[in-house]
Amino acid sequence: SDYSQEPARHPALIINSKQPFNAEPHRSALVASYITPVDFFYKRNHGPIPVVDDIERYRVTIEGLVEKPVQLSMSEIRKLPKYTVAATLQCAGNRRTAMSKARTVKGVGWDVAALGNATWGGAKLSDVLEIVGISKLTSVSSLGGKHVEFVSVDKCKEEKGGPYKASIPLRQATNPDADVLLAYEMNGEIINRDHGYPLRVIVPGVIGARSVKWLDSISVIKEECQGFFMQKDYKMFPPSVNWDNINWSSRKAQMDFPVQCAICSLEDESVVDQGKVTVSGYALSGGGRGIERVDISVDGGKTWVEADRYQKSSVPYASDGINSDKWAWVLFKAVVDVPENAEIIAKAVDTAANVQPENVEDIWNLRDAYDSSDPYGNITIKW
Ligand code: MTE
Ligand code: MO
Repeated sequence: SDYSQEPARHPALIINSKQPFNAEPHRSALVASYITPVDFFYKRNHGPIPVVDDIERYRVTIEGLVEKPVQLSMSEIRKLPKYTVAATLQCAGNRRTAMSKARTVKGVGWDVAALGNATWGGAKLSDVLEIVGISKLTSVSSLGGKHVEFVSVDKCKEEKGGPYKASIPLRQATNPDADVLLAYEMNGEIINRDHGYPLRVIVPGVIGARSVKWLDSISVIKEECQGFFMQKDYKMFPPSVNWDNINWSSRKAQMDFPVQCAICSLEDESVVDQGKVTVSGYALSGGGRGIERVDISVDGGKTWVEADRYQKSSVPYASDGINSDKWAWVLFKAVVDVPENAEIIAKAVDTAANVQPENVEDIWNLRDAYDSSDPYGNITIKW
C-alpha cells in the first residue's frame, strides 16, 4: 500500500503505529480543553489516508433497497439543513494497554487517550435518507431494508484490499434525535484528511469504528454489514473465549460504548509532593447516557469523594443550534489529600446507573473489544 501521501501530523502525538497511522495525544494534553483541538485528536486508521482532491467530482452514492437511488455532490449535501453536534469519538481499543497487563490482547496498544471531544458539522443522515424516499423513524423500508451500510474510499488489509465499512440499524439512521451526521466540519473547520475529508459519518454514542471516514457510498441493506469490522472484530467475548475456540457469529457487533472514566492528570505511577493532589480526567458513557457522578478514592476504594464535573452546555463554533451535550464527555476534577503510598481510584456512574467495572479481570476479553469498558482508573502514588 502507498503511504507516500500521508498528511503532516503534530509532533506531540504519541505514535502507536506509523503505517497505518495510529496515534493519540499525551493524557495530560487531552484534558487541557473541553473541545479537543484537531491536532491532538487521536487518529485511527487501517490503511493509507486516501486522497480525494477533485471535490467538484466527488459524489456520495445512496443506493440499495431504496426507491430512488441518488448521487449527491458536496454542494448538494451542504445545501441540506446543517447541524452541529458535540460528540466524543472513542476507539473501542481505548485503554487496551491496561487490559494487556492482565493477559495479552491483540491489537494496537492504546493508553487512555484514544478518544476526543469535537463539534461535528454536517447534514443529518435522517434528512439524506428522505431524499431516497425513506421517511423519519423507519425500522424497515418499503423494499425490506433494515440496516444502513457506510462504505469508504480507503483500502485496508482486513478487507483484503477492499474498503473499510460498517453499518447501523435503519431505525437509528432515520431517527433525527440520534444525531447521526454526514459531517464535513470538525471544530468549525473543514474536516481534514486524517479525520475523513471530505465527508465522514459520525454516529454519536457508539464506538468509533462505526463512524466511517472518507465516505464513498451509503447502502440500505437487509442484513447487517458483513465487513470484517462488524463481523470479525469489535465484539464482546467472555474471558473463557480464546483464539482457538472463538465463534464470531455467536456475538453481536458492539455499538454503544460503556460507561467509563480515566484519570489524566497523573501517570499510572506518580511521585507527588506531600499534600494536595489534583485528580482530573474525563468521563463518558455511550448511547446518549450522561454522566451522573465521578467518585474518587485515595484509599484503594474504602472511602469515596465526589469529583466536580464540567461540561459546556454551549460549545464554540456552534452557530446553529447545539441543544445538548448528551453525546459529549464530561471533564472532572477533585483536589484530594493523599496518604503516603496511596492508590487513587476514579469510578464513573452514568444516568442509567451503570457503574464502571472494578477490575480488568472481570471484563477482560481476547480482543479487548469490550475494552472501552475499562476498569476503574487506578493510579499508584508515592511521595
Ligand atoms: N473509517 C475508515 N474509512 N477507515 C478506518 O480505518 N477507522 C475507524 C473509524 N472510521 C476507520 C474509519 C475507527 S476504528 C475509529 S476509532 C475512528 O474511525 C477513528 O476516527 P479518527 O481517526 O477521526 O479519530
Ligand atoms: Mo477504533
